[in-house]
Amino acid sequence: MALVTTKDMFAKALNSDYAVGAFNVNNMEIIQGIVEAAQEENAPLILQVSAGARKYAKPAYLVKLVEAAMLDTGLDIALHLDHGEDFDICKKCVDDGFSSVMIDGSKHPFEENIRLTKEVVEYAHAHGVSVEAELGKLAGVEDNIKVDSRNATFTVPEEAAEFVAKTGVDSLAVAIGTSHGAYKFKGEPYLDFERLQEIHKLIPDTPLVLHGASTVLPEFVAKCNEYGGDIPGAQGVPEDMIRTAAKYGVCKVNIDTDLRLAMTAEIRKYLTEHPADFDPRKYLGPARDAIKRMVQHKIRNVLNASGKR
Ligand code: TD4
Ligand code: ZN
Ligand code: CA
Repeated sequence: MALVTTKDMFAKALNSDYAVGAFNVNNMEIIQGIVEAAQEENAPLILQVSAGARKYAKPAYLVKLVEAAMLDTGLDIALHLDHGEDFDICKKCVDDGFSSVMIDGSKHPFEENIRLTKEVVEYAHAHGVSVEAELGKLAGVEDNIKVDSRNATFTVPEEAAEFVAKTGVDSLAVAIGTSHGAYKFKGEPYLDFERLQEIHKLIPDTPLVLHGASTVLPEFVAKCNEYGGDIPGAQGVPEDMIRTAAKYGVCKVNIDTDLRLAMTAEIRKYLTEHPADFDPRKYLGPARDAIKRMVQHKIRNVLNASGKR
């Protein structure tokens, strides 16, 4: 039982029909819900921390909570920085004991993204830490239907090959039509699987990463809204599309929004039904259970990762 890099997890997942779930964590209940699910499913697990999560919970707490989770469950876990925006935050996380970091240079021009990623790879690899980079921009809701903007923002396969060769990065996040949050598509959901296959063909040994992979299940949006929420028009990535991506080189699937919805729906429900109650454990407990059920569903039915530890 230890913090592990993503290297062995991805090597196993690369040429099989499953992917490893990477779930965002911000506090104890979220961590507990996720690791309990992974333990019961005997699944590989990545816990990831955004800059916002670091700021909210403080790195020392997050690292110790994940250590506690490993002690409690006996699981190997990869602790990963999500969307590191510069060398400094990546270095801090390496120094804090993270086993994996993402340098997201996707907003920079190609050459600058390469330079920045190389710098992080050099430091991280010297400390036994794996690195994820990103090439291409995740779509905004409006972009999805227009073919022109697709070519301008989605990952270009030839560039992906050049990028990986020049940076030595361990895994690559690609833009094929997903986006962060609960509003991913206005019309029919569309992911560019042709492009994904082309990328996978050119760099068959590089594990690919799918960001923005929440499904935004209607029942959870409805449950949030039933108890006073207002989340109209939410739409995520259909589950069968995630399963397809897992067959085309995608080894890591990022999920945050679905956990937020599951947790919030439960808390809204409890507080609505028990307006006189003010014991946080009464609503955070069921919220933790809701996270666990959601993660178990993802691992078993969407990522196909049960028993793959
Ligand atoms: O990388 N992620 C998670 C992004 C989390 C952002 O957290 P902050 O609010 O702290 O910045 C994903 O790709 C998740 O995608 P999803 O589809 O779940 O939104
Ligand atoms: Zn992301
Ligand atoms: Ca796979």
